[in-house]
Amino acid sequence: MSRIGDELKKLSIIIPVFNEQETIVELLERVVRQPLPNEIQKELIIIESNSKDDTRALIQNFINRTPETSLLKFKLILQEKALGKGSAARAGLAAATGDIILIQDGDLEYETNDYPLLLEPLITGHAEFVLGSRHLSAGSWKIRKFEESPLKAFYMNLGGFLFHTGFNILYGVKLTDPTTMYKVFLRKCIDGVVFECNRFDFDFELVAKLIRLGYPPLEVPVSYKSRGFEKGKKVNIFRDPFMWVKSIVKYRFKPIQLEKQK
Ligand SMILES: Nc1nc2c(ncn2[C@@H]2O[C@H](COP(=O)(O)OP(=O)(O)OP(=O)(O)O)[C@@H](O)[C@H]2O)c(=O)[nH]1
Ligand SMILES: [Mg+2]
Repeated sequence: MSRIGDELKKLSIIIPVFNEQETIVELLERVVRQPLPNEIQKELIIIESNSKDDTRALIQNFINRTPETSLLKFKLILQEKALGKGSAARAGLAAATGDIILIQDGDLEYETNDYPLLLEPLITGHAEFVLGSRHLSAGSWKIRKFEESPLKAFYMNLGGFLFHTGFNILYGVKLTDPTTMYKVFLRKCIDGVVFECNRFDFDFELVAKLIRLGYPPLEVPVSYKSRGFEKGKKVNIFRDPFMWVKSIVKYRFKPIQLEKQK
């Protein structure tokens, strides 16, 4: 085992959740069950924003009946208002004490059994920032197949392709999937970095800033099964794409803001 791996003792798993009563318990069970390499401890940080359904009660109930151990700890952050995934993820980042950070949606679009693959390059010291690409594995492009709405799926796929291409050109990288939800990185990469986006534009802000700070991501293939809007997807296909464009361009050029030393 490398010395780098020995130093990485704790993984903070940041889970923003809003109105996910259909999936949240299953997702939390999967995260808790998921074995990690090197006896890395898990710190689950769940950020819930006053869901209109039973999500909050389900999470509280799950935490109450799941014993903490030396390898498993919970932190629950309750927000009064849903300000967006980015806002929730930023609250989670501020509370994270792990050496490694992983962002996990509260739905079941991604597979927690990809964790070991995502962590391996960090443990072996091959990368400090890893992205789980949905397009690297066999079967290639498998992003959106909404059976109930092929037109919406086409629009999302086309949009995704244009965003990926624009992002790569502007940042001088060759990523197959910069918008993936699975982003895993060493905490030291973002020490002192100020983030400001509240919605899904945070995804671009995070990747952009890490690249500009000198941490180009390594992509590893992950599984993905998209859910449709009727199953609770919260991206707004009219509002969010404009925010993504703004985020991609803005963080390419804006100086990176660091917290003032206390
Ligand atoms: N706490 C909190 N979570 C949110 C909010 N908005 C979205 N989320 C959560 O963020 C996660 C991602 O939302 P999704 O609707 O699945 O988004 P997506 O279309 O899969 O987009 P990506 O996650 O960017 O790939 C889910 O777990 C949501 O419940 C919010 O305002 N507050
Ligand atoms: Mg999702």
